Amino acid sequence: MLPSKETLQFLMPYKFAVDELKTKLKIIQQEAYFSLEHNPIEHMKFRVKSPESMTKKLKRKGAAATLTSAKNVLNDIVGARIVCCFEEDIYFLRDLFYSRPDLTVVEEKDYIKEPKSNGYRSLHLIVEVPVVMHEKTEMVRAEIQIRTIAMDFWASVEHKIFYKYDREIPSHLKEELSEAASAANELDLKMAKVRKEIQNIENAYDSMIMH
Ligand code: 0O2
Repeated sequence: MLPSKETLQFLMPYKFAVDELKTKLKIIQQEAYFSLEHNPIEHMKFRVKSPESMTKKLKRKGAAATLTSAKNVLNDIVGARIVCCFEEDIYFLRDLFYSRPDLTVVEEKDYIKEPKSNGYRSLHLIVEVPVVMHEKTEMVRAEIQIRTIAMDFWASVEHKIFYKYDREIPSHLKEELSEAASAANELDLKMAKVRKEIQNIENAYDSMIMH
C-alpha cells in the first residue's frame, strides 16, 4: 500500500536529517584525511526506517503504532552506519561527534567495551541533528552505528539469520555465531597490531629524514 500524505509529510524532516548527516560526515572524512593522512571511514550507509519497520518496532516495544508515538519512542527512524578499518578509528569518530557544535550526542551504547551476550559489537550514538525548515527548526534524532569491517560482517550475517529464523536462532547456530564473533574480535586485534607496526616504521623513517 502507498504511504499516506500524512506519512510522507511526517518523514520529510527525517529525510532532510539524512542529507545533513551525509554532508557532515563528508566534511569529517575529508578533514580527517588531510590532517591524519588516513581515512577513518571505509564506507557509510544511511536509511530512513520504512513505515512497516516502524510499526513492527513500536509493537515490539509495546507502544501505539502511530506517527506521534514513532516520533517519541523511536531513536532510529534515521540510521547511519559507519564502517571503519580499525577499532581506533571508531573512537576517533566518536570523539569528533562529541566535539561538533552542529549536533548533540544524547546517548551512547558501547557494545565494543561491553559486547552483547550473542557477540554483537558496535558503538551506537544517538544524536540530535537540527533541521532548519521553512516554518520551524526540528531536532531530529538519529542512530549512528560505528563498527569495524569485521564487526559489520558478523552483524550482517547474524541479522540475516535472526530474521530467517524469526528471532529464534537454533542453539547450534548461536554457538557458531559466538565463535565467529570471537574470531572477528581477534581479527580486529591483529589488524590493530599490524597498523601499529606500520606506524612505528613510518615514524622511524620520518625522524631519520628530520635528522
Ligand atoms: P533493525 O532490523 O536492524 O532495524 P533502545 O534504543 O534501547 O530503545 P534498540 O533500538 O533495540 O532499543 O537499541 P539497540 O540495542 O541500540 O539496537 C539498535 C539497533 O542495533 C538494532 O536495530 C540493530 O540494527 C542493531 N543491533 C542491536 N543488537 C543487535 C544484534 O544483536 N545483532 C545485530 N545484527 N544487530 C543488532 P533494530 O531496530 O533492533 O533492528
